[in-house]
Amino acid sequence: MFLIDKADQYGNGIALESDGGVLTYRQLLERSQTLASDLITEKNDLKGDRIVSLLTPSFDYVVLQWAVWQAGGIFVPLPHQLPNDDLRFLIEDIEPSTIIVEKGSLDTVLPFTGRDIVKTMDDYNIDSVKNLPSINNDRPCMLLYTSGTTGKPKGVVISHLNLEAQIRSLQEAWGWTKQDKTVLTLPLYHVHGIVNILCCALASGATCRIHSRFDPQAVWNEFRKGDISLYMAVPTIYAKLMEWYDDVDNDEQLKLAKAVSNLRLTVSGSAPLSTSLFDRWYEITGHKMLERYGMTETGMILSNPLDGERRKGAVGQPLPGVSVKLVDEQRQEISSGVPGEVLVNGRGVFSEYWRRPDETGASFHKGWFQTGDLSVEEDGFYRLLGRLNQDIIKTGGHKVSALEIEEVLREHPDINDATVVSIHDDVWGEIICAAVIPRTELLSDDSILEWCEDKFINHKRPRRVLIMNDFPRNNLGKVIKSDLREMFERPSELESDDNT
Ligand code: MLC
Ligand code: AMP
Repeated sequence: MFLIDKADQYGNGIALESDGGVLTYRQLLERSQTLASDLITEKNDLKGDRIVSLLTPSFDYVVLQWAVWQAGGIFVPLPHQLPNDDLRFLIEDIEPSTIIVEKGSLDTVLPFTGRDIVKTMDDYNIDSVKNLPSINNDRPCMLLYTSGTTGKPKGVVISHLNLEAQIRSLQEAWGWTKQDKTVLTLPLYHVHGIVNILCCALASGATCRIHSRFDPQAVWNEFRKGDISLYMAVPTIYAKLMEWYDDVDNDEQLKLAKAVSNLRLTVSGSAPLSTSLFDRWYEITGHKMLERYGMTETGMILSNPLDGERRKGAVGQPLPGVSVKLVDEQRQEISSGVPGEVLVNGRGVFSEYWRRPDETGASFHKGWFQTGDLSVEEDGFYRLLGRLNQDIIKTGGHKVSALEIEEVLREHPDINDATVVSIHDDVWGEIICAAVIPRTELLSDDSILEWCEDKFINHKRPRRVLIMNDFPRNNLGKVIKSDLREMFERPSELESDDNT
């Protein structure tokens, strides 16, 4: 196992930091090996058992992740704030052998599962290390859930080999060394936080400072301390950092800008970085943000270079070990300057969706993974042009399926039908908007928004609602989502439509 083998050589170097203290590589290894010994109590090897983590980013999270890998299990990180229906669906899909929750959160999971499989980290306290199994690189190590184009989320199966390839590619491309120190402010259930930040730092002998959640002031404070060398985040976070910057006085602004200029690298990805954000960040910090593009199924695909031109509005070139081609609708490779779908191949690319052979089959063409993203290559630089499927929304860097939101809205007793679209937003990238046809006249925007608070995790919640007699439709009766989007984009038209 790449990460674990590497850790041995970093010994007393500091792997993790938080406000609560530090953890050296040696301590991380010891703790995770002890926990692994406990996880395999009656077996010699977890043999692909799924261990779900509902832990927030913390030392415990990393100890558990490494323990599961060393015990031969599959680590499945989920958000800890999932609504009941989502949690029930995922637990049924995953069939975990163990679910680890924060202390005091047992009640969130118990209604959907047996008490015997729900544990906290305090339930493990043995202090001897057993012989741990030897793990073949082909074995799966992680299941990461991602929104699908149809309805429910699906688990992306990542093997140890995939993970190693993804990490090595980024280490080479972005020049990670053990002198680096990064601050992690992203959730640890997506590839961005897990692989690009946490795993790359730990594979390099660098230090990862963990924040349990993003707070703009706390990030600026970290930069002010002067020892952070690189930072990675989604565009929404950079927009929020700049909002914070705009609100402080001139003296403070000078100090903040100086602090960031000391970093060696700032990276943005997971959603489009607008040219205005790129310019503003450069103007304030003197940093040309490095924009890159990736996906849960593939790891990182394209990246602007560490050295050399970082082109605004572009996502650069294929990363080391990643092959990319652009194809037309007939799956024929197309030439420079012509838009096409991005297809990806390489050792970092996943092999299957968890227990979904049909969807796995449909997502590959002759061994190439079909991303569903459109791009054009112009003098060596790839630029993204959008997605083939307009029902996929990216908000705050989270991928959300419009169809999944629609299905949940239709469960509302007073909603007859629902259509979900997104509109552009400078901070969130996209904002989720729901148009609904009511069953009763009593239904109001506010009551729907309130109902949504319990039904959706924060980033899946519709933020605007429009109650309508019917949706705009074409001759065949199909909803014209582009017309609906326009209605949400022009609030003045919205008001008049409200009364139709
Ligand atoms: C929250 N709010 C939103 C919202 N999410 N409003 C509109 N749209 C959304 N999506 C509102 C809340 O209701 C609240 O409102 C206020 O914003 C603050 O909420 P919060 O939950 O405290 O927000 P915050 O913690 O600041 O979260 C924002 C964020 C988070 C950007 C830090 O969403 C995040 O961590 N995103 C990163 C996701 C990620 O890691 N993606 C990588 C996927 S991997 P009020 O009114 O109550 O104040 C991938 C592959 C690749 O894409 O290439 O990397
Ligand atoms: P996810 O499925 O959550 O891993 O999200 C992957 C998707 O995020 C990709 O298919 C893209 O649509 C989008 N994405 C990632 N990075 C970028 C970027 N730099 N610019 C635009 N879109 C991006």
